[in-house]
Amino acid sequence: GFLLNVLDSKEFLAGDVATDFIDAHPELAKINRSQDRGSKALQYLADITVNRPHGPRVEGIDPRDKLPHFPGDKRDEPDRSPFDGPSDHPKPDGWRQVLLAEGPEGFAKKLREQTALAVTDTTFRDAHQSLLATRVRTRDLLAAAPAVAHVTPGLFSVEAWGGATYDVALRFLSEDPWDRLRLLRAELPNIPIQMLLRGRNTVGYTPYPLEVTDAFVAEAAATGVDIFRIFDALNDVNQIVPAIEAVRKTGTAVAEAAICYTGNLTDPAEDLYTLDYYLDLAQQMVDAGAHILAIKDMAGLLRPAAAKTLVTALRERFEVPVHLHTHDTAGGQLGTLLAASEAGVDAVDVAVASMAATTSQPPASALVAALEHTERDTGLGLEAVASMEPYWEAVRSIYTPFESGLPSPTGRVYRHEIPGGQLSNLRQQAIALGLGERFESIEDMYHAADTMLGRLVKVTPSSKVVGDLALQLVGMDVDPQEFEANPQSFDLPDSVIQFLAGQLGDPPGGWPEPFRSKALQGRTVKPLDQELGEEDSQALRSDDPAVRRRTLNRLLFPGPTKDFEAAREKYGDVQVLHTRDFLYGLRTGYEHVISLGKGVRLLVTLQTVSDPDPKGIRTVMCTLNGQARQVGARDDA
Ligand code: 3PY
Ligand code: ZN
Repeated sequence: GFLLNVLDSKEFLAGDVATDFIDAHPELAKINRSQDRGSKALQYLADITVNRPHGPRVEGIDPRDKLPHFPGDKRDEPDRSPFDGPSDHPKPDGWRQVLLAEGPEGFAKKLREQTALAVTDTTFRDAHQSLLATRVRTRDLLAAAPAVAHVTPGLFSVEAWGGATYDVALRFLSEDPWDRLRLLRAELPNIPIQMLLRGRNTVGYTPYPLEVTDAFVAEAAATGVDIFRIFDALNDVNQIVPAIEAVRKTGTAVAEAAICYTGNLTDPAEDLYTLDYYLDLAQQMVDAGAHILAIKDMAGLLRPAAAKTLVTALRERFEVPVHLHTHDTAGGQLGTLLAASEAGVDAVDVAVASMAATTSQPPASALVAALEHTERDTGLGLEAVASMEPYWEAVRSIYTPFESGLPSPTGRVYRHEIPGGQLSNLRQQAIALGLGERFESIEDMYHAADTMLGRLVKVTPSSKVVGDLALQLVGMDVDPQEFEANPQSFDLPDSVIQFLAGQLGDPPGGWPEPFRSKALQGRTVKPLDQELGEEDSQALRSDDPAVRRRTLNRLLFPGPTKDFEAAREKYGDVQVLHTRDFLYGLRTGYEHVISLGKGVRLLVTLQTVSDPDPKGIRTVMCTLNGQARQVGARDDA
């Protein structure tokens, strides 16, 4: 009441509160901060309203109406914001307590020993990375987290961090990725948080200095990551070992090493990606200290019979548990999960049904239903899993502009082998190049580029190398055979040059010659920066976590971090805004809420937007808690 009353006061909102007024009321320093945050958020809303980068707001459902209701839920606070602190309804003990009590070895042993199929929910990371260009904001994850912890406490893990989320948070969401992890940790005390780590590439696209990998892993474990799924985009185990060692050094976190799957294991003609190839990789990973082995089928190519062969062989050969990850691009991957389950796989990945299928993971409810009342019953409960579906359906509708546009399954994936996360991206890139109608030619070129480069494992960043080359070939309208014969006469994307120079590691099938030598002829390759300056090195070892995290952001993504910090300075923490408002801005006849936390809400209504002045500035006229406000915003058009 008090806060809102003061915020309502005219002179206060006008922003010219006299200093002696504040001196007389020291409690108002806090209020001044709220007022400042309100003004900054309003500036953001004005800028978005004037420019509307994602078009007008989509009509439709408000996800707040769709939050699942369950005993103990406190939905009387409908627009929970990240500033409200963790919710207080019951979260029964789960796998996280096993990890805390028994450590990573005991945790892995328990997984291997149990009969029930363990389940990872990828909705918070891979599902939206593969369907919505990774755009789901912390606020929307955080609203769902207490429900997940409450209704599905039996989940083996929630994949919630890493992959592209780090880059996208800084680049597009004006969010600090560390805030997301910290906040989710508080809401999920009972479920292990899992992240995807790209080996030496960390959460980026090229290898970083070892010191950065070490500091990153230590910080992530301290902030909330329990399980690190670590892969290398060329299945080069040398690039994974330092991360496995860094995870083991934490003493508390689980190192899950991932074999990237490609091709078709059951094809007698397959001579590169064979069972022996995968078993040899797994041996190296186990020798390096992996607690869990993962099969990472990033394009959804693992067919049921191959899954049976691979899972059986891995579990026969090794004592560690096996965790299966796939994408449902062709539509048949529930069959693969069930075949793997029959063969004894210990854990599998699925997503909430409304965020599942096509380029995402298979749906949780279909898996839970398939195994109900069988020996491998997941124990999650069909009703519990399905209760999260309406919320995510509503959230997804708000992010419509980022939909990948893969409307149905596609069997073409078995040929082009484009990973789920990339397929959506490439379609968007094709549309941007005016090739939306000819996406098949990009798929064909992707296949041609892959063949030329030596039949790679394709996953970030090797998938980007192949994709960049494919787009280049389409763009130049060149015949792939002609290009392959004379690569030295054409422009090459930087990523391709870096790859051919060996900066990402060595490809499983060896280097394609003479293509490689010809392609590198006369080109200068920028060496990778593998040394840290003394100042950065010290900052990574600072006692202050804020300094360490800021340093990691800057070292991993210098440009996006600069933009993020500028946005934070100008707009404050944009988590105070609902996603509708964050993406689409203000509209007339509507009451918008800015949530400052702990019950402090500002109400904004739009009156009008003026014509631009000679400098291109429009004035957004609105009310903030009933008081008139005018905010200038540059029209970028
Ligand atoms: C990533 O690296 O982000 C992936 O999701 C790979 O599958
Ligand atoms: Zn994936």
